Amino acid sequence: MKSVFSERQLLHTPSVELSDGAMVPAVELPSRAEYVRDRIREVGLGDIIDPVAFGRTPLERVHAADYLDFMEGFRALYEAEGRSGEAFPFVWPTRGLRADVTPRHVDGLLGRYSFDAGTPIGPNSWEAAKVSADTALTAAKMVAEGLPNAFALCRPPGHHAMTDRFGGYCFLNNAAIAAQFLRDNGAEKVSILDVDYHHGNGTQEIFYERSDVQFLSLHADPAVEYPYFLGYQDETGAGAGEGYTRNWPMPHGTDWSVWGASLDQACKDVADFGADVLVVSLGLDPYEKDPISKFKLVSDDFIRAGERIAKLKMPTLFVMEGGYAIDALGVNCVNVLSGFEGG
Ligand code: 6XA
Ligand code: ZN
Repeated sequence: MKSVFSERQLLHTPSVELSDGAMVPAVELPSRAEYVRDRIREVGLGDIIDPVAFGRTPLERVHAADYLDFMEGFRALYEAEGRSGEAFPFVWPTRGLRADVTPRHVDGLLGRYSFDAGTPIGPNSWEAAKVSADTALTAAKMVAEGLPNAFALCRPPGHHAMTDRFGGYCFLNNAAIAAQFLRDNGAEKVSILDVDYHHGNGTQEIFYERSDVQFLSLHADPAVEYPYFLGYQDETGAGAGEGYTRNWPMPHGTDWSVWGASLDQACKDVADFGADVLVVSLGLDPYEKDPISKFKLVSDDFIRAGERIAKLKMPTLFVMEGGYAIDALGVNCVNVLSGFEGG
């Protein structure tokens, strides 16, 4: 399987994040991608190709223009305010406040365009996020042009990024941008299967009212896990999209016996939908030793997951999402891809 990756994705170097009530060391580190890249080389999975720059047009197919403007201009505004270092939002237009105004001040703008305080914007974060999206787009183009599968080694990740808000370590929704690109380049229908430990709230929001892009997500129950406010079983799509979103929230402690059964159900839904192409939001954080997660998948389970997805016999684009057990990340990620190739 061919992969796409650029070292410019390493330019986003968060040091701390606000999580679980405290400032803690950041976990979405550049070395994550390096471990995966090194494992791809070690097992000889296939060539690693540099991403091509796609510019702003494919990003605008998913994200609001004013959000992209904000991200593009944010650091200059922040530094003009006399700030330096990593930027964090701390006030949001929640219930009872006005969501229809866009403040001019950097702190107001940060709140307007985010949904959590766990996603610092450093001097080069936006550059890294754009290259990460280009990585997804380059791999999507390869699949659109007939390659049966590809792996986009995206970092920073994307599945929490909403139409006009960043959060959950995500700035641009790589999987959604890739899915929309596939729609715009020949695919009539696209399925997105999100196997990250956390619910892909951004991807769900982006496609919630659409019947041409199916969104299926396996994740920890949001009643007890981030992102807390989306990913419940009763969310099934709206309007024309009714029935095209499906969620499998699972309790802390979930192991392969339950997770694998959910994957099986989700794969049956994918088969029934009959899309032209499958995008897998590939989070490796369901792993038993993941430092921020509470599922119990072992490394071999990731091989089984790849084998199950391969049974769909669909053109498939893998897009990397989360996973923070850094020394095992390469093995677990490549296990899915090798399992897929052998399955
Ligand atoms: C909040 C946890 C953010 C979750 C990031 C992630 N500190 N999403 O892995 O898939
Ligand atoms: Zn995750």
